[in-house]
This record gives sequence, C-alpha cells and structure tokens, in this order.
Amino acid sequence: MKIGITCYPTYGGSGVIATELGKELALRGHEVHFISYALPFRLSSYIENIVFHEVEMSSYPLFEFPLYSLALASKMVEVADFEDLDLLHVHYAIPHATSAFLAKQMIKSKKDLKIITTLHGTDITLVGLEPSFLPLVKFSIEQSDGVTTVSRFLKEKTITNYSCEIPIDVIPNFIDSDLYKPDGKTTFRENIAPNGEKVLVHTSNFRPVKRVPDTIKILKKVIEYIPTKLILVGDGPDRSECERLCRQLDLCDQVKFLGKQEGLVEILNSADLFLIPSQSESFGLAALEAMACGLPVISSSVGGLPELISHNETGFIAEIGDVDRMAKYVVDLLNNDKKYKLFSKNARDRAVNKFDKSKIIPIYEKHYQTILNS
Ligand code: GMT
Repeated sequence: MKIGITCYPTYGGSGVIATELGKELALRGHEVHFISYALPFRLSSYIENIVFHEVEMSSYPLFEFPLYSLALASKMVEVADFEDLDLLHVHYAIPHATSAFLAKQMIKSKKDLKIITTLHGTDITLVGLEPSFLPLVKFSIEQSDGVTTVSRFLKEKTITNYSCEIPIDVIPNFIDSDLYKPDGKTTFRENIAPNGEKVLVHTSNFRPVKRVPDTIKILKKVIEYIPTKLILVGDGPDRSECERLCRQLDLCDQVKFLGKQEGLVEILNSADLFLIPSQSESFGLAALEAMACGLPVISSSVGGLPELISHNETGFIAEIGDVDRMAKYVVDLLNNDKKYKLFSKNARDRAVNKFDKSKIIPIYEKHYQTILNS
C-alpha cells in the first residue's frame, strides 16, 4: 500500500505512535509518506520506503495567524496525486482530520482518497470540546472513511460527546518490546540513588492534565517509610510549579528533574516504579513503555488507564488526587520484594503479550484493507 501519514512531529504520544507505525509499515514493504511541518523526531535516520514531505508556510501581512491547516491540505493533495497514495492516515483530529477532508474533496475528480483518522486523547476529551472546535471535529470525524481510537474509553467518549454515529475501531497503542525491556544496567541508578535508595519515575509533558505535582506529594509520604528518589523526565508548563513544590516540601535532594531526554530505556531501567497520576489519559503510552521495562505502575483511575494496568497485578489504581492511597501502594510494593518481583514480571508480560507491535501493526493493516475495499 501507499500510505500518507500526518501527525504532530514534536514530542507527544500521538506523534510517537504515528511515527513508529510508519516505520513498521515501511519494514513490511509498504510505501510511507509523512506529511507534516517538520521531520517527526523519531525519524532520525534514513529508512527504506519512507519519504518526508514538509508543509511549507509562507507569511503575509494580512494573515495575522498562520494558515497551517490549509497549507497542509494543499500538501496532502500534492503528495496524494504525485505519489499516487491509496490512503491518508491522520493522527490527532485537530486540524489533521479537517485538512484531510479538504484534500479528499479537492482530489475527488481524480481519485477516491481514503481518509483514516486516529483519535488520541485531548482532541476528543479537551480541545475538541471547545465550542469553537466541536462542530468541526464532529464533522471531520464523521467524514473520515475509517476512525480508530486508542482505547475503549476514548471510543465511548467520542460517541457520547460528539453523538457520532459511525463505526469506530479500537486499536490500542503498541510498544517495541525488544527495545523497551529490562536491561540490567545500573550505571544511571548508581548515580541517582548512590545509597541504594528506591527510585520512582514519571515522564510527561508537564501539562496540568498530568498532575505532576502529585508525584512529588506521593514521594513526600513514601520517604516517611523508605528512602526513595524521584526522577521527573520531560518539560512543560507545570515544571516551575513542581520545582517550587520541591523547595516548599524540602525535597530538592530527593527529586531529580531531567528535562526532555532521548535515552528513556536506560532511565526506566534505573527505576523501580512508574507514577502516572493524570487527570485524564486516553491510553497512557508512557506507562506502557515503563511496563515493558518491567516497572509496575501506580496510576489514577481515569480514561484508558484501567484498560492498560491490571489493578493488583501489574500495578495499582487509585482515585484522581488520592496521593495518600497511591503512596500506600508504592510503600506496599517497595517493601515486599516477592510481590514486587511478581508485579514486575506481570507488567512486562502484559506489555509483551497484549501491546507488542507484532500484535497491533497487523490490526492497522487489516483496518486499512477493509477501508480500501469499502
Ligand atoms: O491528547 C493529548 O494530550 C496529546 C496526545 C499526544 O500527542 O501525546 O496524548 C494522547 O495520546 C497518547 C498516544 O495515543 C496517549 O498515550 C495519551 O494517553 C493521550 N493523552 C491524553 O489523553 C491526555
């Protein structure tokens, strides 16, 4: 197949999934064309069967705001025509599904370009609900030839929030479990926890929806019982607030802010538990990456997290903001070596058996084929 993929190219789970999907499809012999304003950050080296098409933006004094959605639609048409694409797979509805709809209309006299939209999270649960976007998001979803969501939760939200009456396939996110795996390396851990402390880790974009300050509050309670460090990976609006909280709670020596990092596997392998106390989380790709490295996960009970984490088996789930309970769960696991090892194994097994790329990529291929035959 000849597949066009559009995604956000910077950090973020939807861009990661879109890029890794494209790479896997290319490995399986499909021709993949990424269309975006920048090279997706996970496409760092040449890969056979993958081409990147940059959406160029021109500025003009009349245009107070950049007209990216329109430039993207034009580029989609150009690529679909020149490269003879079979379908366009767009990740994150806003504005990609709308640009794709425009492109489909523009090229319709020449070909029936199929559009598949994958909904990832806040495109449905937050941004898409804003009155200025809601009618457009609903329209663009309903005009797609195929729609997928990354969890059952997100499918239900799409149906209830937008009254969408179209078939939606749930295709969960996936992981390369040969890359994300326990590696037994201890160099980074020795550096972060030189006195044999336990290590908690959280990775995110530090937006309010991630509730990163909760991870620091959890640590404050955990260290009453067990010497522990917390690694915070990523950057975003709430980082300053988190640094302030560390100072206020006198935890500056126990919390290590690493900012954005590439070597995630090594960092995850240096930790014992992963924390994800989010306010909203349609899937929780970061938690899956941790599970694949053998880390049990302590999470809030929101969105798609209960579909990923088996409570009392691969980790524990608590109410949003219940940092006391989350801390209890952390202490419970860190104090019980036998239970910890079992949870660690369960987490890895679940990641490999349910969410490995070898299980999920064929589901996307089948979805494409069904849409092309429709
Ligand atoms: O929806 C977002 O906030 C952005 C999006 C992204 O691009 O990172 O994250 C969502 O998509 C990820 C990949 O499918 C999911 O793992 C995240 O759970 C989801 N984020 C939220 O729902 C907050």
